[in-house]
Amino acid sequence: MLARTVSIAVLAASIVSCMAAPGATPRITPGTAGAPREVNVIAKEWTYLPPVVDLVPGETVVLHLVNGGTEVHEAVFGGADVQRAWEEAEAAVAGAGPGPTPAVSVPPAVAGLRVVVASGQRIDVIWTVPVDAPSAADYHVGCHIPGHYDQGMRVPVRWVGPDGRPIDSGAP
Ligand SMILES: [Cu+2]
Repeated sequence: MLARTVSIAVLAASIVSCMAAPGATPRITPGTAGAPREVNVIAKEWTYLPPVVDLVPGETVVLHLVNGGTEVHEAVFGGADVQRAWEEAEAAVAGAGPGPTPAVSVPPAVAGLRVVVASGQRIDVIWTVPVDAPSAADYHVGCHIPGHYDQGMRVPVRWVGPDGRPIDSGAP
């Protein structure tokens, strides 16, 4: 009985700490090659969770991309030029039958990071965030399976400094 009471108290305390500051950004510890930071991104129709993805330029993360929807989705990390390149490349195969996206490619300079994930699937990718990524215009996460981007399937990236705090307040 005591153990149950204690565990309920711990659960209550953790719920309270989660609710303490709605909207506040939890401070993060940048990942390294030896200790990548875990980043969870859930894709579904027609958005991602979390609604803003925090990244530190130059850090190494292990991205867990989970498809919680019923359609094939992807996560493309990159600036406006990268997003446009994938949108155009994948539009060229629009109308293909159901199933995984046909293999498409873009020039390496505008490839960014692209991970395709089937319904119910989780893919883990170890990725080092480019140090110069914040210099790209409108860096964000987007899905370019034909029609998905137009449905609003994109979320912003918020750049975080080595101290774990947001670099600026540009992102919501
Ligand atoms: Cu999608």
